[in-house]
Amino acid sequence: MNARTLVIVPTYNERENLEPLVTQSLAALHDSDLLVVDDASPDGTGALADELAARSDRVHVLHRSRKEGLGPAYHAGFRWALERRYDEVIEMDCDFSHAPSDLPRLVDAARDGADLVIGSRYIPGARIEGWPWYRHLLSAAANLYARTLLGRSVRDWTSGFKCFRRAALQAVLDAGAPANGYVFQVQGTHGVRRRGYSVVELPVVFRERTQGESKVRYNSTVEAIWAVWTLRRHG
Ligand SMILES: Nc1nc2c(ncn2[C@@H]2O[C@H](COP(=O)(O)OP(=O)(O)OP(=O)(O)O)[C@@H](O)[C@H]2O)c(=O)[nH]1
Ligand SMILES: [Mg+2]
Repeated sequence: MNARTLVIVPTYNERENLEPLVTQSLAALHDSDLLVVDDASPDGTGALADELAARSDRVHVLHRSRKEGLGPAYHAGFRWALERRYDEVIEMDCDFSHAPSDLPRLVDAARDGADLVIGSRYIPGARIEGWPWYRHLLSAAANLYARTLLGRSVRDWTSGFKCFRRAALQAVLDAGAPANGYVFQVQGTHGVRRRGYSVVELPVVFRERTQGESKVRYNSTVEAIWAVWTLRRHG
């Protein structure tokens, strides 16, 4: 029988993390496939992904020719998923900030009827481990801003750990080109909500990566502030 759920993992230089992450995710979620979307990682993550795909028919790889950021990588993965008729599609980082053991809870909530399930860091029972004070500050400020502009009922607007049902995912693609950086996550959640789909948050423990390097850059803060404002005005 075909798997119902696809876990999408975007990668850029994740050689140390990829194999354990794939193994643990497939073990955690039996009824699933996993798609690695690699942007020609110089460290050979793409070749390692091909090896894993050769060993398991549950693992798939999408190679992209250059680093374009998270949004375009996810949109390519979303299109791949919709063409293959998966019922639920998950966004998950490759750095173990999102625990593979949380995957079944996200999928169960989607199968219980939520169109978008957010693995949330900002509701009771959730926690962030290993962040320096300025990461807390930046994330808190971004979320306060997004809540003020777009709605207080969502607490974690910038979470990158999400499970979409396919109709909600189609709505995200229909909303147009992906935004840059963390605004991509805000855009996706806003697009789903404003089209009338239901959003549920589940508490997760988020852990800072221990292997590999962060790709996040904070030099586009002004652009992000503006982008969330235009989401409010134009969706
Ligand atoms: N395909 C692709 N994946 C990317 C790109 N940038 C980041 N990623 C992946 O996206 C995920 C999140 O990236 P991180 O560097 O961990 O960013 P983050 O989790 O927001 O930041 P940290 O908390 O500092 O780790 C990881 O799996 C990265 O390998 C990109 O340009 N293309
Ligand atoms: Mg990370």
